Amino acid sequence: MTLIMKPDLEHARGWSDVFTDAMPEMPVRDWSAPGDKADIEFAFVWAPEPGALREFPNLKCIFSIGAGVDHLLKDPDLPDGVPIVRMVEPELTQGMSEYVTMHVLRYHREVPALEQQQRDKVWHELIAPTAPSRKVGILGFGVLGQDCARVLHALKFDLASWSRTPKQVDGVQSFHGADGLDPFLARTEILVCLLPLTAETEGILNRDLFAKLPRGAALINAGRGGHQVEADILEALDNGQLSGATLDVFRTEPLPTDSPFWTHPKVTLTPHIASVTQQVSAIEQVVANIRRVQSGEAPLNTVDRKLGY
Ligand code: NDP
Ligand code: OXD
Repeated sequence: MTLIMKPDLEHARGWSDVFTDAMPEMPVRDWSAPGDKADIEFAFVWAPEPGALREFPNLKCIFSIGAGVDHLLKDPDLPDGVPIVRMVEPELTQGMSEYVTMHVLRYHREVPALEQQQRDKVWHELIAPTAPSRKVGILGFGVLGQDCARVLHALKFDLASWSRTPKQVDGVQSFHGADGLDPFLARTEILVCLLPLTAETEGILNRDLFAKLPRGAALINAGRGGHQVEADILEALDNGQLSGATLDVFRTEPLPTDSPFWTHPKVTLTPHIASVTQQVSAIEQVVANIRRVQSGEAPLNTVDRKLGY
């Protein structure tokens, strides 16, 4: 009964100490020194090398350190039948709601235009409407999208969501499936993407989608870079179909220094930090799930490998 770790996070240190504090009876091994691979029953990973997880013959559960599992599912040799648990933890959720709310408010109150006026020393009263007149749409309405909506609803924004299946959430107009996308886009002035990256959502943020938004809409993408057709974002910014874009994720990360996004006047970019898994809270979720598996129950927050999230 051993857990192996490969967290791969540059901002975090000491995951195994945090785990040992929470579950002292479970030995922990580092990825670089796995010992007898037959001992390993649990793996806590971000991006293991393709095929590596299959080498643990007694693996009972794989824990993803991230909420998104697209990179894990790319492994064609993932061990069959081993449940994959994605990260659902309150502080990760809280962080995303803070990020999304900050950038929604920024576009809503026309902060980019006001900052430009300040640079140009222009005193012009730019009056924004109040939140009930601002239509925000959230693409992907799972754990993160729903928590963002809870906060934005408290601020009284006019909210809609788009998901695969219909939802009933107070104060949020639900759209779903292929048929729901166009009417959702037609009413959305600030578009937030919190979709998982799957075969169906790859490249969804493209020219056709932008054309269905009201002219001058703003985009906030904290999903995955693979959702973006990056040339189409630049085109839509340059021709005014999009008034601004906040991008936390990119097709290539770290973003190459010659990327036009770095200096584009209508782009706000952040280095994939919209929200970050927090150690103590994350390990609490992992330990709770290990205890479930040990007592014969199915773990919570498992990924549907066919759906890809
Ligand atoms: P969830 O699995 O809880 O939610 C996913 C949502 O997307 C669900 O509402 C789901 O619909 C919807 N969805 C999936 N596929 C489709 C589709 N084909 N058409 C329409 N809707 C679809 O995920 P989370 O909310 O926890 O996380 C979302 C993503 O956020 C992660 O996958 C990750 O990529 C990203 N993320 C980014 C971070 C960052 O720092 N930038 C940090 C953490 C996460 P339904 O409800 O019907 O199943
Ligand atoms: C995640 C991320 O998926 O940090 O959790 O991107």
